[in-house]
Amino acid sequence: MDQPLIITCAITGAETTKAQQPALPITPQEQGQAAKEAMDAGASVIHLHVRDAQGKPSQNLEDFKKSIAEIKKRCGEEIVIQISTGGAVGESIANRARPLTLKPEMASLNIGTLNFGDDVFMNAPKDVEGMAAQIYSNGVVPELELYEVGHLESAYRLLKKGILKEPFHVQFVLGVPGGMSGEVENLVHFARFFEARKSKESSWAVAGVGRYQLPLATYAILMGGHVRVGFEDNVFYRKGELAKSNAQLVERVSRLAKELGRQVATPEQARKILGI
Ligand code: KMH
Ligand code: ZN
Repeated sequence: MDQPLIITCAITGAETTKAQQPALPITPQEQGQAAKEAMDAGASVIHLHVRDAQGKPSQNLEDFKKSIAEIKKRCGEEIVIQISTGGAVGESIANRARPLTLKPEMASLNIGTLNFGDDVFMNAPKDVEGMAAQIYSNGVVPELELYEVGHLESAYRLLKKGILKEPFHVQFVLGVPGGMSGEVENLVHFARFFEARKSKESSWAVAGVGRYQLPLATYAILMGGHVRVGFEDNVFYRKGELAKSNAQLVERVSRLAKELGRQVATPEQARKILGI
């Protein structure tokens, strides 16, 4: 509770569509605007997926460059940009790794395979090891994406093998059909398990999918974790009511944090906590 709360905003994602959420930012300009609004509402990190000119998920360098330029145009160098190496389900590992050459401050690193709705999100051990090596060789700080407790076990196995380095910055992604669901008991179990093993500078955050976003964000604030919100994970403000913008979801978490006595991290504070 003493540590400022890092709010990450996952503004776009790869699977969310304009049909589900008309305010989904997909062009570079829309993404730049969404990032600025999210930053003004209290987000210190943007988890970034980009789309091509047709609105399809893309891991192309040029598409990332355009979106990053539009974000920086509006946010300066202030906000932390975390590029996705998860991409869309079915994307090749080589394409997923492409934007690492842009040397962003942070990138996601998916540690294990899981069923993802009706699909399979493949993260084979050798591919995870290769992705980790490229992340470190580009001087990027990884955020470990964990969808079930076995992925945390895998992360510690990779640490033992010297593939991953501590401190760990982990994201518990709860509520993906195929991963752990978003019941609070699952967050408590995940966090206890992590707290018992983690190094001093490590940190955790939670991304609750769909209806789990708000309750898990609230618990994370109280438990001393960090929070991810945004249209990648949830398009609703409340049951039956679409959110107006990513910033509206960020604003609510900022407001809750203040009410609950937790300071919201500035990007500078976030960099310190994340070791960037
Ligand atoms: N789109 C999901 C299949 C990440 O960004 O690293 C994976 C994902 C994770 O979004
Ligand atoms: Zn993502």
